[in-house]
Amino acid sequence: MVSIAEIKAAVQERGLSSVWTAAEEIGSEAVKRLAADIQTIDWELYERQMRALRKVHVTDISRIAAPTLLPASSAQEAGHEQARSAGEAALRNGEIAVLTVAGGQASRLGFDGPKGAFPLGAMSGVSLFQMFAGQIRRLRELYACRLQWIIQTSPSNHEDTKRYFEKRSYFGLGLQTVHFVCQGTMPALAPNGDLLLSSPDRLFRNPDGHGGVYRALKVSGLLPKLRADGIATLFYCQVDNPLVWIADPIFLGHHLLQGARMSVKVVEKTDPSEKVGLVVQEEGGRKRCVEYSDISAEQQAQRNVDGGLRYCAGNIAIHAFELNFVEEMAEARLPLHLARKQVMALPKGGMVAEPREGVKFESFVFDALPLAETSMVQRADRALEFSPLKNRLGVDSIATAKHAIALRNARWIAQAKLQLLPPKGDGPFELESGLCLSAEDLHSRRKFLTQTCLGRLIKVSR
Ligand code: UD2
Repeated sequence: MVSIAEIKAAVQERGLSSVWTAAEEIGSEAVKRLAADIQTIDWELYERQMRALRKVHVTDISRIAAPTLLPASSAQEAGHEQARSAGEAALRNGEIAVLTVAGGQASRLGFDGPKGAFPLGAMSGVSLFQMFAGQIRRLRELYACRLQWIIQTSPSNHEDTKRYFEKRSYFGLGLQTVHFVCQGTMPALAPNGDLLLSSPDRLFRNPDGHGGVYRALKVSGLLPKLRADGIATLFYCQVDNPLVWIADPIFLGHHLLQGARMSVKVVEKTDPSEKVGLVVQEEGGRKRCVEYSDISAEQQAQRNVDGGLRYCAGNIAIHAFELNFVEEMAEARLPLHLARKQVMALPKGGMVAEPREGVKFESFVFDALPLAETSMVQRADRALEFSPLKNRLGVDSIATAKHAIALRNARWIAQAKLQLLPPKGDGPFELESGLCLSAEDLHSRRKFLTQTCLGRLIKVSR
C-alpha cells in the first residue's frame, strides 16, 4: 500500500503539486480519493506524454512506397480459391474470432448511446450491432462453428452496451460467446503538462484510443481463454462500418497463407481530401499507416503518371491478427497521438469544471502494423465493403450509409437473380439481418425467402 506522502512526493518530483489545491480545500477525504486516483498513474507513460507534448510532430514520408495490393475478395481471381479454402477451413475448425471496436463516442452522429446501437436498417430499424450479430449467426450456420465475438467498449459506454445486448438476449448468439472488453483510459494534460481534474478529487481522463484494444484484451484475461478454445486469428473491424464483410474467408485465407501477423484491407482513395489514413510501405517491406492528419495536403495530392493518386491505399480499419501478435502488442509502446481540444476540466485554483484547453492522448490500432514482420494488404471493393457512419449529415452520414447498403443489396439481388414481387411505395430493399453474406449466399437461399413491410424487407420464411 503506497502512502499519501509517497504519492505526494511522486507528484512533487514532477512539479505537479498544484493538483492537490482543490481537494485540500475540501478536506482529507477528498485528498484520499484524489491520491487513490493519482496512484493509478503510470509515470512512465506520463513521461512519454510529456515527450510527445514537447516534440514537434513530423512524419517522414521521404522513403516510402505504395504497397502491393491483393485484388478485392469480390474480384474473379484465380489466387482467391486457395485462400477461400484456407479461410473457410479456419472458420470451420473454430480458429477465428471476431473483434469489433465500439468504444468511441457517437458524438459526431449526435446519438445518445453506444454507436453500435444506432438504428440503421431502412425498414426494420435494426442497429449496427444487430447487423453484425446477423452476419455472425449466418457464419456460424455456414461453417458449423461457434464463432466468438469480442466487443471493445469504453468506460463511458461499457454498461450501456452490455445492457443493450442483455435486453436483446444477445441476438440469439449466446452469452458465453459474446465478450465485452472495456478499454483503458489515459490522463489528459494541460498544454504545459499539468494534470487536469474533472472534479477536485478526480483526474480528467479519456479513453486510450482503439489502440487500447491490445492491452484491454490482455488485461481482461480473455486471451488465454481464446487460445484454449483453439482460436489463433482475430478478424478486426470497427462498429461504424455497416458494410464490413465480417470474417471474409478470402481475406483471412490470404492472411494465413502468407503467414502474416497483421493484415489490412484498403480501399482505393480517389479524392485526396478523403479522411482515411494511408497504408504505405517502408524500405525493407514493412507496412505502416500514415494518418490523414499527419501528411500534408500537397503530399496527399501527389499523383502517378497514370493520374491515380500516388498514395491511394486508404485504411478502412479491417484487420486480421495472429493472436500471439495481439498479445505482444499489449506490451508494445505504441506511439501517442495528441488531440488538442477544449475539455471540461477545473481551471487552475477553481472548484468547478469549465471548458479549458487540454491535450488528450490516444494510441491507434494500426500503429502495430510496422511491428509485424509479415503483413498482407488487400484491396476492398468500396461499394461492397465500406461506408463509414461518422456524421449526422453530409459525408459519411446516416443517409450515405443507408444509400450504400441499399446499393449493395440491389447489386446482390440482381446477381442472385431473385424473382421479387413488385414492392409498394418508394424505398430500397432491405435484407433481413443475417439473411446472407454475399450474392452467392443470397442465391442459395432464394427458395426460402418472403417479402414483408410493403414488400421491401426480404426475410427467410419461417
Ligand atoms: C478512423 C481511422 C481512419 C479510417 C476511418 C475509417 C483513426 C485515427 N482513423 O477514423 O484512418 O480508417 O476510421 O472509418 O483511427 N474507438 C474505440 N475507442 C476509442 C476510439 C475509437 O473503440 O478510444 C472505435 C470507435 O468506436 C470506432 C473506431 O474505433 O468504431 C473508429 O473511431 P473514430 O470514429 O474515432 O475514427 P476516425 O473516424 O477518426
